[in-house]
Amino acid sequence: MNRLIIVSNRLPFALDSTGEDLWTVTPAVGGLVSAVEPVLRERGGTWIGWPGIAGKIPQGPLAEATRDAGYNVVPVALSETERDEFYYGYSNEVIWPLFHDLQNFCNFEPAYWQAYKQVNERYADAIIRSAQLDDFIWVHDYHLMYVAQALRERSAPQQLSALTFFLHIPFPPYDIFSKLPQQRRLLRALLQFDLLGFQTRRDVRNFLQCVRRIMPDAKVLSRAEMHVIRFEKRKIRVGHFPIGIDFDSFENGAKSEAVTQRSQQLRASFPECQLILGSDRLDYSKGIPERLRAFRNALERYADLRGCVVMIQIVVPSRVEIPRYHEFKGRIDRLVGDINGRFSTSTWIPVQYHFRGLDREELLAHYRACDIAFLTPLKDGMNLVAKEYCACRTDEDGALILSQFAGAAEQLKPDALLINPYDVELMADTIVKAFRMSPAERAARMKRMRRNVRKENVFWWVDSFLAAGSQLARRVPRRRRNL
Ligand code: GDG
Repeated sequence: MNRLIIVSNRLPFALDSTGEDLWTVTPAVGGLVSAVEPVLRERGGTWIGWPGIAGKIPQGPLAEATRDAGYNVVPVALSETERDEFYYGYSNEVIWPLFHDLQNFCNFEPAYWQAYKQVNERYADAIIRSAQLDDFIWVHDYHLMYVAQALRERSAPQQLSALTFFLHIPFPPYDIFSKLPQQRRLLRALLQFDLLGFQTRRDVRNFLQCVRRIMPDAKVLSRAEMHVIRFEKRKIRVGHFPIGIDFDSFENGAKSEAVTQRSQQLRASFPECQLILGSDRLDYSKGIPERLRAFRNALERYADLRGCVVMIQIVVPSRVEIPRYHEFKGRIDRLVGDINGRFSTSTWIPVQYHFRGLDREELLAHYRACDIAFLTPLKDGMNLVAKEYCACRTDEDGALILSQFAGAAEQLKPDALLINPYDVELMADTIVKAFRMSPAERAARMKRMRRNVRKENVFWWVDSFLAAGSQLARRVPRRRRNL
């Protein structure tokens, strides 16, 4: 088995300074880490990434944080300017909104692109320093789309057996992607990988459409499941690999004594009520205001819901340094205030709102206790919360309301209640449908969704990606062990 090298913008934990020589280590929250960490822990390998602090990386706290990880950690340092222009700038003010079809949120500041390239080159250098012959290099996500180009500029790929990339977020259609000032340069950079993985068929279709229209020198040969692009005398494979979760660990966690007790407590705090759960990182792509408006609309139009449903909305702080995220939190706060102000009674408060991350036990207890998960992203690469909710429903109860624009909808479509997050009334009607659904129908739907999530789990995802990548493994001279 080839050694696995994971390369992602963030390491699975963040270091933070709390005073002179005082450091805290916080596990990172987010879909990429949730998916990749269990895999690397099981297989071993190396994780290259940024530990979340600008400037010099303190070696002692880093060694402490990674001692029991079960894999090697190679940190990449970013200066404050690089963090601002590469991470907050190009990655999160250009690519993130554009790839989620929110072009009006983009800030196409020219300086950001230079920083993006420069930081991607730093990651390429870290790969060159850490990788050995036959290592399987797996680069993740939208922050690092230029890494293969940077490696080729350094003549490194001749020594690497597979240079692969997976995009965790959606890939936009041509009409949106073509707004990007660096559209050609970015596509050319992506075509320097040997294998490109996307979450869904829709993302692959969008990507191929962009290649056909923007890169006339590239020839796309489409097959059933895997596509091949010929470009600059090379073949690039392109496929969809829907990411999964570590099903067993969620299921077992949900069955544990502590989670069972906590979920019973939670239920007992809201007697006679069905619980509706929303749980997301603070992000405008997750459709949180739309969800709250739908809940408000449902309470306005369906009197029988009042006093009988409680919506628990967990918002995990994220990217709050970006002004748009800060303003966005204000919108959520105001909506929650409005709903609670209008509908609360002396014995019932309709929205329970937590602006903080929950620890794992608490999160699992919420998944287990809530009758309905209400997940309404405007666009989402996959949405792991939907899958985690199913895995934790060990009683096979629970209804899932899911945005049709989440990647997970492609897999869970017949059994999840799909909604358009821009259609507030449809969402309100769907809340009522889930609320009134018979236990037998809920159970039948949940059983099928659980079967799918169990089968297409994170290890299945990794295996299918690595299998596609290993077909590329090139014969390389064995003389040099290190690059
Ligand atoms: C990106 C793509 C794609 C949530 N609340 C808490 C908490 N979480 C964890 C969940 C889940 C993760 O965060 C969120 O994952 P998502 O997939 O929903 O969303 P993104 O972070 O935007 O992830 C996404 C994903 O990458 C993987 O490819 O699915 O489309 O945008 O795992 O459990 N974790 C803890 N406390 C919380 O309160 N500990």
